Amino acid sequence: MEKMTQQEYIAREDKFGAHNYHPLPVVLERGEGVFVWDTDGNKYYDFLSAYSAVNQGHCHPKIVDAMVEQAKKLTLTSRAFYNNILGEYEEYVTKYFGYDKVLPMNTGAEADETALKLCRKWGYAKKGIPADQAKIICCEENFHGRTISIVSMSTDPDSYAGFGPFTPGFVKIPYNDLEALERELQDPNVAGFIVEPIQGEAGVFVPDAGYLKKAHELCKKNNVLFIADEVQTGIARTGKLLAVDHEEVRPDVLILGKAISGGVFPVSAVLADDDIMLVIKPGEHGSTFGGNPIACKVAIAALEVVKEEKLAEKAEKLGKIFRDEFNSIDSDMISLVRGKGLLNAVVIKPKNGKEAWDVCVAMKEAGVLAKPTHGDIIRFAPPLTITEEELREAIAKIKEVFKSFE
Ligand code: IF1
Repeated sequence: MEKMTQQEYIAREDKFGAHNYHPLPVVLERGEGVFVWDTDGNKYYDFLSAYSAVNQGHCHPKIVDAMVEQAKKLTLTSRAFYNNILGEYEEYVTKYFGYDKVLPMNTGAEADETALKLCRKWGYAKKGIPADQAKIICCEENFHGRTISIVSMSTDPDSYAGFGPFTPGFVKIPYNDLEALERELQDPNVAGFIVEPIQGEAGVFVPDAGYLKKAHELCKKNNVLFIADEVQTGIARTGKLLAVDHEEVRPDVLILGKAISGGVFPVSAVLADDDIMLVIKPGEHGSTFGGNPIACKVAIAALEVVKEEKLAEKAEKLGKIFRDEFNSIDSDMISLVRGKGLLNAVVIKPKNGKEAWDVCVAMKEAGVLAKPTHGDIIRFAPPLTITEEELREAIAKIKEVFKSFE
């Protein structure tokens, strides 16, 4: 059979697939570590890591082997019955992050939804909030997923416009604004505050030092649950196991996804202690695939890799090199570089009609894949397994690209 061109692959997706994305024009067929190859055999550095799901590198052998081994034995029992794997994972992951209990789900959005339901239920059962009056504080410019209740928290029209009516009970405050938080916390019907330790989609907004710690203290003082969405910032991405670890904050409810599975399988999780988690009784929440044996074995392997390969320490060290090197690029298209660990973003100033998208297309031609968010911001998030030599080689390619726009 005649080999398909990349255009033919793209045309086929366009014809048969929903148009809910606008991907960069590259068709990938293989991934290994920090590299991906397109269908024509061109090799690229992956600087998106599937939005920080592939922190352990593409197709990590230990994680893939764990998936394959379990897939040959038992893939899914549902929670109608017990199995020999779920408890092993529950013990492993709760001890790994230091919580009493875990509620296993599949996608980040499902974990965020679970956290919202848990928070409301805790508000009624433990805080004595009147029925159906619970409020949850969230931040403007947030991204927590794409379900209707989650986009009810969104301030980004791309996320919510046209999907109303929206779920009530969310109070939006500016990110990184402790006064606004303290003001809204005075409402006795507030059950929780949900926050990304660094706002990923908004363009890698790193809040002021001390923001998370002070926000956590304010929540504690007002008997409100501090809920950290670490779906994107977690699993060593920002130079610590969790982004909240930079401020030694222990969330009441911790939301994980993406790289908890190394991008090999959909796995997400909500962690909390008994006094919160046990407000959900049997039959009150669940999911067909939540906590399935494959997901459990994959997540254990993926989390072992994080420790064995010291990915947090690497992200911390290489992130500093990345930002130093980027700050040394002399280009008036680069107006700002910000981030923590290996979660970084560059704000692009258009020049001669060229903007972030054009830079990403040029980087693709140079062998580095990244994608703009919100038009003018390019997120750079390579797998945390990248070596210093590979990082410097990729940065050299990126520097050439910016030079080509001079
Ligand atoms: C897309 C980016 C978007 C997340 C945080 C929950 C979820 C996400 C902090 C939901 C998911 C993904 C979704 C994907 C692109 C990417 C993303 F921020 F990472 F860049 F959209 F904002 N909390 N983020 O970042 O997890 O249900 O997707 O497993 O929807 O385009 P999910």
